Amino acid sequence: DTWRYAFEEAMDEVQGQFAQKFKEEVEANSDHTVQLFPFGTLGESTDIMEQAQSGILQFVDQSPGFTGALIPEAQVFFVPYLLPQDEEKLATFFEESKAINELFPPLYEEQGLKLLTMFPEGEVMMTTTEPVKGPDDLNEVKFRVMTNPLLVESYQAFGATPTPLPWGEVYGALQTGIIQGQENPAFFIESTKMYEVTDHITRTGHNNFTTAVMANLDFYEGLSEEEQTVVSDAIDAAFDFIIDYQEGLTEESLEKIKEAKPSMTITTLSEEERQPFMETADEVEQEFLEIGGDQAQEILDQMKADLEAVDAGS
Ligand code: 6CS
Repeated sequence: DTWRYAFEEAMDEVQGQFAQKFKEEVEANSDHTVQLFPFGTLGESTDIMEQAQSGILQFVDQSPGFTGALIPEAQVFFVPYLLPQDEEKLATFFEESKAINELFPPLYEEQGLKLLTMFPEGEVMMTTTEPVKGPDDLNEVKFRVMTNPLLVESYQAFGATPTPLPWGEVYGALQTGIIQGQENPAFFIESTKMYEVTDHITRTGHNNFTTAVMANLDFYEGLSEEEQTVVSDAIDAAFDFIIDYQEGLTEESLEKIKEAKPSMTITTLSEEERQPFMETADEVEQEFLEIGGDQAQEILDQMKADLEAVDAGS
């Protein structure tokens, strides 16, 4: 059989690298082939999700930034300053988290999806046309966010005017001045050349980009036990691969941006400068409990417990 797998990024970006490793593993260990569909070949993120739910695609990578509109609990990833920046801790968290590995799968199942893994894609940074030192600088700034309500809330709390847009519209919207800011990991700012249409990168440390890989549930349940093992082994191998792949990637990407556009400023806010952003976390967390679905509280509590467990173990 040929299994179709779509993702939200290009082949040489993080989701594409993960997908290529998955394909390589599946093809080495079974008679199946995996056909990869990078961003743009089948539409926007919401399109590939619909295709996976309806069974046109067998696999899909969609980040909670978009899935939050479908599974409200997935918005938990947009409570600011919840996830640690330390990459080793993050990787351990994703591997061991009970919230991710036990509480989320049934919620995805309700949407016809088998959640296979979640993994980090790097520290999220703001890119803007004007410098940002604190929330005041975001006043009146139309700031693009992925399409989920909690991310909108969080940028409202940061003082900006959040503008939810699908990914395909972001470069053009920055170019034409419809928006004046957006957030993404450094590798993505570099590979998509978003630095061309913004002038300042600000490291606020408020989040790390999370993504998730899923299979169509009926398809997955129709696989033999042996095939399911091929899939989960390939996911495990790709997870390890993508964690290693990202070592040093943030700094390398920032270097490349500096080289391509020497006038770009890259500012890491101090703890003190981060304080006003951090102070919004409680408010956003409260909002999450209101709009994050029936299991919002349970998911949030478990995430915090999982993060503490990682801290205690390290
Ligand atoms: O900002 C976005 O919409 C995109 N950012 C990343 C890092 N991956 C996919 C997503 O669509």
